Amino acid sequence: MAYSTPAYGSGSWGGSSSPYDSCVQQCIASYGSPMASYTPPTATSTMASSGSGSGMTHTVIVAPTQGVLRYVPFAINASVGDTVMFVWNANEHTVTKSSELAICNETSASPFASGEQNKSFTFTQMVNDTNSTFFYCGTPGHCEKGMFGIINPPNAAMGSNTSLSSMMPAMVANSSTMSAMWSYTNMMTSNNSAAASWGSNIDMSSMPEWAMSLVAENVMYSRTFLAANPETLDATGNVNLGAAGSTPLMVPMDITAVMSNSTSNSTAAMAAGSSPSTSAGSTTPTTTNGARALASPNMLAGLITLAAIAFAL
Ligand SMILES: [Cu+2]
Repeated sequence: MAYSTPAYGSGSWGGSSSPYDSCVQQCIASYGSPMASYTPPTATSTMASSGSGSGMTHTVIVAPTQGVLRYVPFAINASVGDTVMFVWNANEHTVTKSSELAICNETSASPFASGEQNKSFTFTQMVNDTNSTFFYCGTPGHCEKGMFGIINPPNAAMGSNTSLSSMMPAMVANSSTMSAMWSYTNMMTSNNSAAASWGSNIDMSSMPEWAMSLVAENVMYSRTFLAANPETLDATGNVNLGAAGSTPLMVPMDITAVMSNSTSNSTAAMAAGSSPSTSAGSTTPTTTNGARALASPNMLAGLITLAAIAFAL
């Protein structure tokens, strides 16, 4: 299992002292266990050949590990004729089509719904148009915690004040939790500009206000995921999880865990969250995210992945 150095970006994986690696070590120290990993199914890199033209397949992970209520990547850009393949990596989630105005409700317009499914299930959808298509998890409570995603997200015009990147500063300024997550994300992506700016152009002008911070959290989580797996992101921001081949992908802790660690620790550390990595490095979380303990098989794989990385470096 060769875990090669990154092909994209300028030193996105970096040397052994990269922020990402030090964060990995910090996570191990903080959580007492390495990050989980996700092994792409072998079918990921195979093109569908059944009369669908030359469409490509986009993989979206449904819950990258038990307890992380995310779709990864949060948003994909797909063309007509492409296929979106949802792959479950944890139990009891759905992929259900909704709409931008009612993100957590099943739509009646050309609906699709996987039903409740468990780890290793796959659900594919052909892309029939390039309209923004929202989908969510129908397991009670999950969507409200941010478990939704977008195929062909709305794009903000140049200079728009409703793009994610232009709204982010105000969100960070108005929320200490958002500020802590933002600092953490910036630290994790500091050596990977494509990951650091991924999703910047998503236009939030038509989204309900309650969803905006959740969109930001989802984008931040996808950024940390992509920075952890730089081979899955090209310089133009396109994600191809299949690019990793059979190499297990690293699954970072959920973005909200940053916040709960800070909260359980000291508010002083949170207040300092907007300063660079030193503040994040000085936090010494004492609690373990209980959900992660459920993912022991994955953690074993994560350990192997970390070992492989250590050798590659
Ligand atoms: Cu779910």
